[in-house]
Amino acid sequence: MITPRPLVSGVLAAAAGLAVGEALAAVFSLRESPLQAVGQGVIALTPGPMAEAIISVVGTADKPLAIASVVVAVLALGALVGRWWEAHRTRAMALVGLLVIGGSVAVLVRTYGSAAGVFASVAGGAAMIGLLQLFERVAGEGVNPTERRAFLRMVTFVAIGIAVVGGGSQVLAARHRRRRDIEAARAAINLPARPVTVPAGADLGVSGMGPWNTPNRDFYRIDTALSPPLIDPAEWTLRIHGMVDREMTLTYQDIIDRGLTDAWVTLCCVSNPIGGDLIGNTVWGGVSIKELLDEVGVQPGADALLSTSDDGWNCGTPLAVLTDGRDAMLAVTMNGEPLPIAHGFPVRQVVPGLYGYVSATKWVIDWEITTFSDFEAFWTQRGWGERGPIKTGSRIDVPRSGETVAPGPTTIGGVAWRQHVGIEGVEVRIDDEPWKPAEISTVPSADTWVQWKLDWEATPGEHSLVVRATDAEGVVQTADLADVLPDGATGHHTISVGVG
Ligand SMILES: Nc1nc2c(c(=O)[nH]1)N[C@H]1C(S)=C(S)[C@@H](COP(=O)(O)O)O[C@H]1N2
Ligand SMILES: [Mo]
Repeated sequence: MITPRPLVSGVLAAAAGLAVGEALAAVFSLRESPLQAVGQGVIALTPGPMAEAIISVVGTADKPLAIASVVVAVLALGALVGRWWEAHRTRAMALVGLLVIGGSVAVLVRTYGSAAGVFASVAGGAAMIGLLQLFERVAGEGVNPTERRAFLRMVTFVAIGIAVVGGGSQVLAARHRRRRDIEAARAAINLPARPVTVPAGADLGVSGMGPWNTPNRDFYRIDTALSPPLIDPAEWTLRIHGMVDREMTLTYQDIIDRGLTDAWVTLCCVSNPIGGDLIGNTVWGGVSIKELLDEVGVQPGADALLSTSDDGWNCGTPLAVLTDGRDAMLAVTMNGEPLPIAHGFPVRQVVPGLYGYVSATKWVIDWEITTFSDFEAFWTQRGWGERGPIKTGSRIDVPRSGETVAPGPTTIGGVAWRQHVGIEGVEVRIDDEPWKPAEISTVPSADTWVQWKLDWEATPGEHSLVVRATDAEGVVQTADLADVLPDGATGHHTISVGVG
């Protein structure tokens, strides 16, 4: 009697090889896996009349059919490898080698061919050989009941493994494809030119300090999305409903057609610890939230905008803040470019003066005008404050904490913020000396941070440096330490530097 064991081992090993190839292609974000490349090759090599005959029968299923036929062929060859594995090892290995070469060649002749695709083919072959060896070791000859049970167990494990790896890589690959499509849609957006000019006097140009205008790639990113929502701007809509006179649905084109206005706004995370870098400043382009609210007609009694993201995250923002004339906006650009995907593409909110968790909804798709008493938003449910006005903050950026600087003249510098109120002054205390006023930069509005600097004649030894800001209402930043939870940290940023 022919035992099916070598055949089953060979077919499973071949399937595992395919799954490994697919998985690596997905992980490397390849345009085509070895399997797809071979499928394309089959399509390319099918004679015209035959291709037509096939298409007339299966229609647009021709591509899945090509892939399926390659899978069947590989599994059949896998069965043959399994058959030969014990008695004709060299022949079996040569056949695996042929499969690897087939995958590699198919990958390389494609326009998107790459070494990673060859690697995926080789790894697939290696997985195949590894599994055949494992089957041999675990299941032996498969003659006694123990060996047969071990073999069945292994078949089950391997089959589950193939399903998980294969399925997972398909999901991952689909996401990569979607991501590329959305990046392409983003690149194709044609906005009226928005040159970005940093206002004169805003950047003090202190060496070693970050720029006043944070570049998009350096802008902090905070959200709960494991991977960001991928939204086609052509399909994006914002539904505005709830306590309004007229519901409204806005498209991306509607926003562009309204005409964009720009505003410099410093965005800041409530989780930013003292001295932390979860804060960035950029020019946002978008349309006024207040104008939209005026158009839908907010009904009496409403006090909150509950905004929801495509990924389900939500937050509540006081209507009073959104309608008091500040530059609260539905933003589509960041530093003159369409929003990066990670920063909310295609549309997000920006509200000067509030922490991001209560205002800066990225990938926003739904607005409900309501009352705070009717809902608890994502972070509020988790113990964070319901409203989140930004607290006065200041940070020393140079010298860095723990750094050693040369004795003599040096510059201490950093940033200070109290969005929508503004910063009036910054002071620095060196060791036990009295507070010294620093120079602050000139900013376009109260909605951004300022840079500050102070010249210092550094003397050898260890020194402690402390900074504090005074807001435009004359209130000095408190030294009292508070944790970021529930509504933002307080305390003075203090560092020590060595001079020598
Ligand atoms: N959809 C969505 N929007 C969100 C968040 C989120 O988790 N999901 N986090 C908010 C928080 S806590 C902050 S601080 C800002 C950060 O925006 P950024 O990543 O563009 O810097 O986005 C806000 N918008
Ligand atoms: Mo945040």
